[in-house]
Parts: sequence; C-alpha cells; structure tokens
Amino acid sequence: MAIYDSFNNKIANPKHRKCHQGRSSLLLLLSLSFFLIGYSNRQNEISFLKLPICVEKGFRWSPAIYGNKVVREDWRNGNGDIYLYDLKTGKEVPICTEPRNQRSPAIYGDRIVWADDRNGNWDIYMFDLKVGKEMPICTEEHNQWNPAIYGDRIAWMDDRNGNWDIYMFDLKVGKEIPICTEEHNQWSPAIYGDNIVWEDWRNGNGDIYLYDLRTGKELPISREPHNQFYPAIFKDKIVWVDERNGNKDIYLYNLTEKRETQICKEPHDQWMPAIYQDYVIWMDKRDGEWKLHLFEIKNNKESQLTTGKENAWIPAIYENKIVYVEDRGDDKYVYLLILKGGGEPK
Ligand SMILES: [Ca+2]
Ligand SMILES: [Ca+2]
Ligand SMILES: [Ca+2]
Ligand SMILES: [Ca+2]
Repeated sequence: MAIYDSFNNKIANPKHRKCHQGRSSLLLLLSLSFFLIGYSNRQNEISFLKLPICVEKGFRWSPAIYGNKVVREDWRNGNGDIYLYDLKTGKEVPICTEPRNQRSPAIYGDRIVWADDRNGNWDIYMFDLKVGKEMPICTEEHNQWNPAIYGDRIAWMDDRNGNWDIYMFDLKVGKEIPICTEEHNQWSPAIYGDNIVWEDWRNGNGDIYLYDLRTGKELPISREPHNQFYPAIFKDKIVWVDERNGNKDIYLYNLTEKRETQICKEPHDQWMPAIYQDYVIWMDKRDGEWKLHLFEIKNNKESQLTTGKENAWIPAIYENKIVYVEDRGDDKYVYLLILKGGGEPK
C-alpha cells in the first residue's frame, strides 16, 4: 500500500514524468513486485498494481495488448502514429510514424495492424515484429477501418459497396474474403479463432451477428429490438453493450451453452466491454465519471477498478493485464493494471 501510494503520488505530477521515466519506474516496480501485495480496493478487495505506460503530455488513444506488448495510437508528432511499449524490456518503439494518420491499432503475437490514411482514404496496414517489416493489407480506394486480428486473420469494416460491410484478409493464403456484404451497415468487427462478430443494422436497430469461418455460416447472436453494439469475443463468449433496459448495459452470450446472460444492468451507462477468459471489463458511469469495472464470470463478482475524478477510457485486456487511457483534459495517459493472481509480466 505504501509503495503504491508513493508511486501514485509520483505519477500524479506529469511535469516530472516522461515516458522514459515511467519506464525506469516500471522496471523497478516489476523487479519489486515479488514483494508487493498490490492495491486493494476497499469496496471489493480486488487487488492490482497500477503502472504508467505513457504519461507524457499529448493525446493518445486505442491501447491494445498481447503478451508483454502494448500498442497505441499516439499524436505526439502532430498526426496519428502507432507506438509499441514492451513491458518486458521497458522500451518504447515507434511502429509507424508516417506523416499521415495511423489509428486504431490491434495486436496478435508479433503482428500489429492499424487503419492508415496515407493514400487519401482509410486502408489497413500491418507491421510484423518478427521480420521488422510493414506491409499493406488492404489499400482498396474506399475506406477500411477498425481492424481486428487473430492468428493469420485480419478483419475490418469496409465501405467499398456504398455501406459498411465486414471483410477479412487471411495471411496464410494471402487472400481477401468478404464476410458480410448485406446492404445495411455492419460495424465494429471482433475476431477469435474461427468466429468473427460485429454490430449489424439490417433490422433497423443494432444487433450482434457472428460468422463462423469453419462452417461458412452466419448466425444472429442477439436481434432483440433495442440496440446491441460494440461486441468483443473470447473463445465461446461474446460480450456487448445492450440498450434493452433504457440505458447501456453489458450482456454476454455463451456459444457452447447457447445462453444469454446479463453481466451488468446497473441503471447508469456501461460501455466498451472487453473480455479475456473469466474477466469482463468495461467503462462504467454510475459515479458520474467513467470508471473501469471488472466482472469475474466464475465467481459472479463485480469490482470497481479505477477511482478518482479522471475518466478511464477504452480498456483492453490480455490475461491479467488491463490497459486503458486516463483522461487528463488535453492530455491522455496510458496505464496498465496488473490484477493480482497472475504475477508480473513474463
Ligand atoms: Ca502518422
Ligand atoms: Ca482504402
Ligand atoms: Ca453492409
Ligand atoms: Ca437489436
């Protein structure tokens, strides 16, 4: 607790903190973390460490995490770029600083994908850390946006047909495949294994649909008459934002059990869920500002993670590690929370 407090006081003063300084503190803390018990939220006894990834002045957004690698959109050079922070080495590496905008990164293994407008419209590009090379994935002259990646498969939303569709590129066979080209809008794809999920507006309101690459079949997950949107998927579990109760809630569908459950239906707004194994996280507005909340599916237990006046935005999760953006007005910081139980980054 004492170590956390002194650490937290230090990071609360941005004038004396730069990314590289956060780095040395991160390494120090990681080396100390065998002896740390972390921070316990008094309300619910969930324990975690909070560590800075980037607390430099400036705008950054859309953090994503895989293993020890955290990627983000960063505007330090006056336009959107992609940066990587390696939790193991404590090093920050620019991935793409091309003078036009690179935004909305996703990562799987050594592959980082993002949306890129260097050609005058939005395209999908990839950087492979293993070979140290960038390659275009889709440069079709309309807009490709919001990429998601799992293994050899990269999915995105695409407006080449005059409305938004879902497309995919398979790196293994070097081929692009249309996933859903229905004439209404399909948005916000997420992918895990053979399953791609998205938000679908064909029925006049937001629904959740799935495409199974193994069977080639499309499956509606929720067509409830209110809006369902912003899906995320891990193995056989799909979570999304649901407005059926008159405000934004979090719902889950289990593909194995073919069963829908409510994760959080608190009367304020819950938004932008992410899922990994047993953990579902989201942004929650019940306290006035957006805070991060965690739900453990097995224990049926909800905990509040962030506190304080700063909004916590756009979380992502890998194993027991959560990355998110903390709102400091014009400045947006990126933090890492390590939930107790998983230990330090490997
Ligand atoms: Ca750029
Ligand atoms: Ca394009
Ligand atoms: Ca469409
Ligand atoms: Ca609906």
